[in-house]
Amino acid sequence: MNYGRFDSAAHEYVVTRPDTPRAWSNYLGSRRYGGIVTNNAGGYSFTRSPAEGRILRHRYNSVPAEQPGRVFYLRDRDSADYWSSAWQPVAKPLDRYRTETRFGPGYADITSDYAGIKTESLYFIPLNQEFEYWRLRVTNTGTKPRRLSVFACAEFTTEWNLLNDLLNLQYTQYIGEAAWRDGFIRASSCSRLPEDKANFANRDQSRWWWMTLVGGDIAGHDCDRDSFLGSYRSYDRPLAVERGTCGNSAGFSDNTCGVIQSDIELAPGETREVLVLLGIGKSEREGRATRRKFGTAAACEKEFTALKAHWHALLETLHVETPDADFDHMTNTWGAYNALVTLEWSRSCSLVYTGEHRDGFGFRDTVQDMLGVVAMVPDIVRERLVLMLSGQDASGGAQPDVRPWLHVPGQMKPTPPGNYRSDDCLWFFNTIPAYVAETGDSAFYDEVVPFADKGKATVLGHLRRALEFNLARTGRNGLPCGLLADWNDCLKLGYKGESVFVAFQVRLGLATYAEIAGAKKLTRERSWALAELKKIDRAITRTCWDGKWFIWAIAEDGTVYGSAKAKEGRIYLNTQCWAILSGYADTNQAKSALASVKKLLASDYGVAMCAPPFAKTPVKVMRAVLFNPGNKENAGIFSHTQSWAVLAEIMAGDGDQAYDYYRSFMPSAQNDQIEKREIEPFAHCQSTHSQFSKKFGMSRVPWLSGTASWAHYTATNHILGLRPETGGLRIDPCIPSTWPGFKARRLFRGREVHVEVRNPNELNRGVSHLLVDGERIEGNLLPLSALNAVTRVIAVIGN
Ligand code: IFM
Repeated sequence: MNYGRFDSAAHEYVVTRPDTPRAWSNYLGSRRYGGIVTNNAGGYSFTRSPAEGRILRHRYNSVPAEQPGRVFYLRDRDSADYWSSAWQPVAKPLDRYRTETRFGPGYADITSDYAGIKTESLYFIPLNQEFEYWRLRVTNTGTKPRRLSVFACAEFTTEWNLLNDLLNLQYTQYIGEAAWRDGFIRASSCSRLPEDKANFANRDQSRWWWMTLVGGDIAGHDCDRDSFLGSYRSYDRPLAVERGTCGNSAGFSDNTCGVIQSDIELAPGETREVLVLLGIGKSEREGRATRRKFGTAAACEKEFTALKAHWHALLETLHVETPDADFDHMTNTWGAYNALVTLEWSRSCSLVYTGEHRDGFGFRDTVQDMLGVVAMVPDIVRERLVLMLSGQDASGGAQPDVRPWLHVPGQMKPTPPGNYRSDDCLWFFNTIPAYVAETGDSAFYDEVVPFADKGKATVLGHLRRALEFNLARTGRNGLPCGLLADWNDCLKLGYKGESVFVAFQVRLGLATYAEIAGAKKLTRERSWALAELKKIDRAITRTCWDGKWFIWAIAEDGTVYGSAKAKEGRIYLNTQCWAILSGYADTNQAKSALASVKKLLASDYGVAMCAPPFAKTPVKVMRAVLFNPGNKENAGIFSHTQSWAVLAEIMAGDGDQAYDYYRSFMPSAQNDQIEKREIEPFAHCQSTHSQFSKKFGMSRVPWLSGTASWAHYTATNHILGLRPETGGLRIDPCIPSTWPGFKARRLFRGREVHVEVRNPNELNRGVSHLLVDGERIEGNLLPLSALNAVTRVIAVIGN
């Protein structure tokens, strides 16, 4: 069953049924001013921080999930019938109310038809601005003149801090005000305190925001939520809308809102446009200036065109045509966009993530989030890399998260030793080489960046410090300690417990370091890394092979996880994959480990993280036991890890199995199975209920997860095999044997490369030479010297 379709030419997803099993959402704006919008115009807005800068209220996990949001009510002044421009909140019967929502990068555009009136409500935040637009177009599609009232409605917070606003009511119900003044709703929190704009973290200051409406005759307003709604009512039937007039209430303490009523008359066929602008600052200052500049239909259209052009330009970095349209939807639009959204918002805002506790850049997640977006936003990645490198302590470990507004490199308190995670800085070995390969900016390795607490080093020095950190913290088997956690938050092995996953990460790190040092002719550095690599290989060889697969970890008390002898968590996906990704596993081990993964972990909806699920293991070492079987880290299908299984299969040379795994967690491939998936078919998710769950196949926590970055990277650099290197673009696809080939257009180092891959012999991989603008080049590297402004390459697999 589906609830919509992809419109690839427009980079849009069209929700054709509004009653999606769960609210589906999209992102607006940027960290300067941003928000969430759902397919029924639910969601919320904030400035700078979703936890500390909320202006539109959202009650998490409430029923229905997405209200109040940004509502346009319409009321027929003659019949007294009323509805909303999105299906919710009034929810007219769907046999009489037809609607669709177009989600595109940075906007939602909802069209509806009801009772002879067509509406189009568009929501977006213009580039680099601190306000949002709601644009309502109303058309009379009937044959008689119509007299309508439009009510634009938003519920405000009273404190910008999310938790206080929602929970500390004995305080926050006495600090909000909102009033109508000179054509604006002027909203504030703690209005008698001075502003302290330079210090966003200071909660003891006044905060201001505003809302205005352009178009139609302003007929009234409400600023007190309960006056607008009426007692014991909700957003589905507000008293003021039912009555047909706002009460012109002022908001003073309790709950404030912004409702502006505009009356319009429409001749048959006529269209009127109403604009709402809602933004940060004082109405008489920022509000007035913004309305002067942006409060016209032409300005709104211009800003919307600019927003689309901005996003489409980013998505132009790569365009592919493969035999799998679902793959193309993700690669050309949604996978790329999801990775960019995740880069911007980390884990801070969605209908699930609130911002509380997760408001900054979690270290390991953020370093990984860059991997999939390097080609699209290299400058932002460079800046973010420097920020995260400056979040590394001089010890080589990392601050658990970096909050840009509080982070002062060189002056942070070092992380308490017990709080270090073992994997944080090791992700740099994936991301930094990818950045250098994309841009050719090898000088980056020599850039000096401060440590978080004291001292500084070159980027290469930071990388060495990261390796030294893990090499200095090994357990009794010579493997790296898991510390507070490795990638898996649930693994609590004890300080001296050892993580096999991190052992493979360190191995990859050492090999990568040796390669970088080699390229820079730093012979001693290279030798150091290779000698350490041999040592870690010996430790792995001594303890980590279980007979058919690699073990998971060894706890401080010597308990081995991920062994055939264990009753629970007998096999763990990550160590099988990373044994291969790190280059450790020999051919037989790789074959056996991957066969075990397929037999014991794989399913139609992805590969479970481990099996069997934990039930009796003490929570002190394996926190996964907290979760229901088949959920999240307890043998769920953890989406983040899926790409590692794909990459391992690619490295082992099985492009068919790799693609099967890729499709099994690819959201677009489940567009026709929404009764199972339930969440957005255009966004990755954190996890899916596995075969060990009672809800097998259901996906949860859409949008913000390490999945997006890894999946896009895997699709582009390894399935399509368009892989930047310092010296050129490697063309090394590993595709399903059933694909006759594919076409791609890739922007690389300011040039346009058109690649046609042909696969006449139904193979997976193996390009032996290239035809570059008609000239034959041996091997599969398109060298920089062969790049023209536009270069056309033909690559034949198996030739
Ligand atoms: O790796 C972590 C991530 O940092 C936060 N979410 C869960 C993942 C796996 O435990």
